[in-house]
Amino acid sequence: ELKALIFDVDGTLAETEEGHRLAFNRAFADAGLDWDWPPALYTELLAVTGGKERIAHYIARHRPDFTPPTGQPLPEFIAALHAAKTKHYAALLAGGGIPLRPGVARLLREAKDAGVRLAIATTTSPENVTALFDATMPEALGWFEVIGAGDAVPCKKPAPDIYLHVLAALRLPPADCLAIEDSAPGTHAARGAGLQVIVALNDYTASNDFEGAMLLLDHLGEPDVPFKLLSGNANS
Ligand code: XBP
Ligand code: MG
Repeated sequence: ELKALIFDVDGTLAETEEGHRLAFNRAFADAGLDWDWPPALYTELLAVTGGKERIAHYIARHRPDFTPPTGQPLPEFIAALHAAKTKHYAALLAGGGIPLRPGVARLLREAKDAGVRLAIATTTSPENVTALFDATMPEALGWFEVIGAGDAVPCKKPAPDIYLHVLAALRLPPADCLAIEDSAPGTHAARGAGLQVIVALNDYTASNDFEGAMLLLDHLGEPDVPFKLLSGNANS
């Protein structure tokens, strides 16, 4: 029996990855770095989840001779750069630039009304989750019983840790839950925790390998606009 839905955030609830990419590039420019992550490179870098982990991977792979101009140890420099990125990302969200994906608002509302419990399992920070809902659907934030996010676990997706953490907090076995994801690392993490997974594809993840997923969808429902138009017609 389905008792809970566990949602990924980035790419699943909203097409946030383009916002994350811009925010990374803005933070690099602010720091005087000549780094730029175009979409094709970012698609590859998404294989490493977590912003700090992604920057560390980029340096190791693409800037092997880099040393922080500030003289800080590298982990400290990365943490500061990532904090600057988070500020840029929050500003993008607050500007209303990133809506929820089609069907998300309705699915959350209908699940809540049907008594299905809601949770989040994401690699991004709790602040970014709050900022997304503040900008799109503030009433829904409180509907999530558990928000498993960011550094709450040591190993990020594709490790199963964040899903195991959320299942433990919900006190539910994986068979009573369904994960909703957009990416291969997310699907792998959820499968590793024993969950069935539904995938809502997006441009950054459409060519990922979704081995083990139950169902691949383009999105989670009809866009709100035609739906409203239809009910408008029925009333006229
Ligand atoms: C999302 C991520 C995150 C975001 C950036 O993966 O990988 O790293 O790109 O977020 P998932 P932070 O959707 O599988 O959770 O910079 O806040 O880490
Ligand atoms: Mg995702």
